[in-house]
Amino acid sequence: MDKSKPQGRIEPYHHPAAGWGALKYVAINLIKEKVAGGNYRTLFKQNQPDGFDCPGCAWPDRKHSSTFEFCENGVKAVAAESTTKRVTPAFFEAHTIEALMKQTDYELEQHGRLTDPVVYDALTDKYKPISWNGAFALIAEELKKLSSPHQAAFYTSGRASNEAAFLYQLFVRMFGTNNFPDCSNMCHEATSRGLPMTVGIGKGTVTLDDFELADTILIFGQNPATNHPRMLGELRECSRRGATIVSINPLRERGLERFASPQHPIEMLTLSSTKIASTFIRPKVGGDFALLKGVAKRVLELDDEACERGVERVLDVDFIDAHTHGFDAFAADLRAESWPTLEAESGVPREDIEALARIYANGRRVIATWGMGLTQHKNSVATVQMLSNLMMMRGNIGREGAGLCPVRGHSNVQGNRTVGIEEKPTQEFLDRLGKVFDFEPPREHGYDVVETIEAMIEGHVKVFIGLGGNFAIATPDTPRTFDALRSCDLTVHIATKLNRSHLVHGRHALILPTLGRTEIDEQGGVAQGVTVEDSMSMVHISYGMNVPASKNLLSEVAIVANIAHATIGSDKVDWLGMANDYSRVRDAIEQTIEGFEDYNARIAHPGGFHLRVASRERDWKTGTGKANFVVNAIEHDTPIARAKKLHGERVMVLMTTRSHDQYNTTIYALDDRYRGVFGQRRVVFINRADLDMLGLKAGEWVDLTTVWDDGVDRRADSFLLVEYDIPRGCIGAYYPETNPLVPLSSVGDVCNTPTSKSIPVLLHRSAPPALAA
Ligand SMILES: Nc1nc2c(c(=O)[nH]1)N[C@H]1C(S)=C(S)[C@@H](COP(=O)(O)OP(=O)(O)OC[C@H]3O[C@@H](n4cnc5c(=O)[nH]c(N)nc54)[C@H](O)[C@@H]3O)O[C@H]1N2
Ligand SMILES: Nc1nc2c(c(=O)[nH]1)N[C@H]1C(S)=C(S)[C@@H](COP(=O)(O)OP(=O)(O)OC[C@H]3O[C@@H](n4cnc5c(=O)[nH]c(N)nc54)[C@H](O)[C@@H]3O)O[C@H]1N2
Ligand SMILES: [Mo]
Repeated sequence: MDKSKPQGRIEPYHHPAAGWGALKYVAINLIKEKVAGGNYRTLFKQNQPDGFDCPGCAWPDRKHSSTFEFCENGVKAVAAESTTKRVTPAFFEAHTIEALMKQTDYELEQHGRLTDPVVYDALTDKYKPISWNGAFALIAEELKKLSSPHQAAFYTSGRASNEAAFLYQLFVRMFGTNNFPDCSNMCHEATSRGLPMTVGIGKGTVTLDDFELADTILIFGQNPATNHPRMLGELRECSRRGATIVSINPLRERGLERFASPQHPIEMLTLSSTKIASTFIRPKVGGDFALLKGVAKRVLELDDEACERGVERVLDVDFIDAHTHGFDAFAADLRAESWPTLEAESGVPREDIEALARIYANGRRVIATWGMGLTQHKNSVATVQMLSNLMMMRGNIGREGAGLCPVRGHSNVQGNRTVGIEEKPTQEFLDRLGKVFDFEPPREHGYDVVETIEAMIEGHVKVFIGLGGNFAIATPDTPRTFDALRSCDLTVHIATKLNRSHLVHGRHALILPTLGRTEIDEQGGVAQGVTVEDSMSMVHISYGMNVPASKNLLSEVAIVANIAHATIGSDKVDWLGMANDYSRVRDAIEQTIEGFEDYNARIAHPGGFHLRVASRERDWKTGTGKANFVVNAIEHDTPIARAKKLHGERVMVLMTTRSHDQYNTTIYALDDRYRGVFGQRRVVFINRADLDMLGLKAGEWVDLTTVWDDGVDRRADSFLLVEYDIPRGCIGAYYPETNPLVPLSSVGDVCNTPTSKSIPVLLHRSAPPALAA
């Protein structure tokens, strides 16, 4: 699909992250998106106490911050939403779906904002206008036709507000199912499922204030310069204070080396920069579990040595005694693990593992952050739990300046889960919801993302509704997922911009255009705010300030309320009344969910409020009432090991990541400048020694195929080989172009997350695209 012509360049980047390079790109973006003059001011209201929450990432904002928190990629996200380009009914009249399918995802994005609700017309193979009421009636009719409510699946992408997400889950549960696939299933699910077993809750335990006190910060599998640029500002301060910052990542990501802060004119004018990470530990892809186990083993050894020498213990014995369960079994397992195994499985030499253990043990206040590099593997839940174990060994949880810091993706993905977007709800949550709204909620667990696609393939799911996102492209196994979606009776997308998912549709299909977070949302003559929860559990209100992209847009809250009203009626819930006044939705959230007492009053404070995280206060909501050390073994019989048995060392482990110029499936532009890639996306990063071993050269082109055991041919063609400093046996390429390579059945244990960062693949030399037929 996204075959960019081989006109790009590969050129190493020698400047610090952010800096003048970022400013230049901001200017280019504003011009390219044709952002209307009046909307520039929006950019300066981003993440301000009286502005809107950036629709970019979930990194929190400094409370009461009065300086403009500059962020290149936040600007891109806002500019993409504030574009003056429009996708109107005339646009749809001019293009068949067949024709639009030939455009790249980048081209689809460039058409601009959706203006009117449209319905698919099979006779012409085009979308044509439909009234809002007509759209709601069609949805209600198709949902009511189903023989069971479980034949419908309701997707959420993490941009939806708490208000929209809460109404959505209430409607869906009243309709009768827990089928809530969401982007989180592909993202931090290993965190959300792994941490409750160790510390009782699947959220981080730190706030920004802790970053001011930490002396050691360990960053696992994360590329903040691109994906959480405002985090760099925080790291810069930490670094200048003398904190030790370590990046644990197969790649030496540029943004973690040096950073020039656009907030600090001196750095910009003198072309100086702040060094961020002092140490780079480079596991092979998927090697973190063994690495962490090695670090934990070494910490135990250091403690033994301290005991022998009669000096201060390395373990926090008081914490372990008072607050934890299962330490002895955990320690015994560590002692039994062999160093050669740990080295081989992590890809990290023993001296580096020991160095990391020393840094960790020297830290008095340690924060561990992590991203997709830890969560998209087969053993991700075990890895997150091992990280939690390690932090517990020295009492680094629930202490000032220390703690667990999963860094989420979408700006409200954490809030969505908090307010009930959860296919495996607890019985207590359902009891409460049923009591407040006087109904009997469905008790059985629903489908997650992978299960939804499987259920479509088996004919069990016939209606798909997406509250945002790009389900067809963000998910694995693209051709099979396309078939699955096309087998549906109805597909509905509530969206701001055109994307591939709208083109891969069911027998009936609707696109329902909605307001973005930057836009004024007026209901009942009053501008409404919506609330979101960031990665550090701060809940705050966000007011849009741009004039909506079209007069015919409805808010997400209004769309959800109308679908509910048309489908199940308003006997029990005054859907339309709630949509007319969002504070009533917040009252309903307050009645249902713990921690939202005085919701409407508390969001009136600048910066909002912190939603209580029990583990932060060393209140352990686990079965044992303590924080649990969890023992997991290193697995040897993995799909990658099996692939290597078949094909030997030619099997490469593929990790799929984001480039600098994309927001998930939304491609803003074709550069990844910190990694030195310009004007193209179909590249494979590969080690020099592996090129030699495979008899290939940088600059040649390859096709990729997956080694999997189900007989399905999975391939992605035409990638340029780029020699890169990446561990042997590992390659990197961009998502979503590589999703056809991810088998639907390749998922993380327990969390069922597609293993987007460990796919066994083979490389096959191919002709340059221009010469290929
Ligand atoms: N501008 C922008 N911002 C975004 C997004 C975006 O697409 N664009 N997406 C948002 C979303 S939804 C999310 S989830 C986050 C994602 O933010 P990140 O978590 O940073 O996601 P990725 O770019 O997928 O890659 C993460 C890093 O993991 C490393 N890695 C790969 N495999 C391994 C491994 O086995 N071990 C270790 N230790 N590291 C590994 C890669 O080298 C890369 O540096 O960003 C959010 N913010
Ligand atoms: N191979 C591979 N696959 C991956 C990943 C990976 O690293 N590698 N990462 C995974 C991760 S972490 C995630 S989170 C998922 C992301 O999966 P999704 O969340 O489904 O994908 P996005 O690309 O973020 O969705 C973009 C679309 O959302 C719509 N949109 C934007 N803003 C709004 C809004 O305010 N309201 C509404 N209603 N719609 C809006 C627009 O139409 C836009 O086209 O992808 C996952 N897939
Ligand atoms: Mo994500």
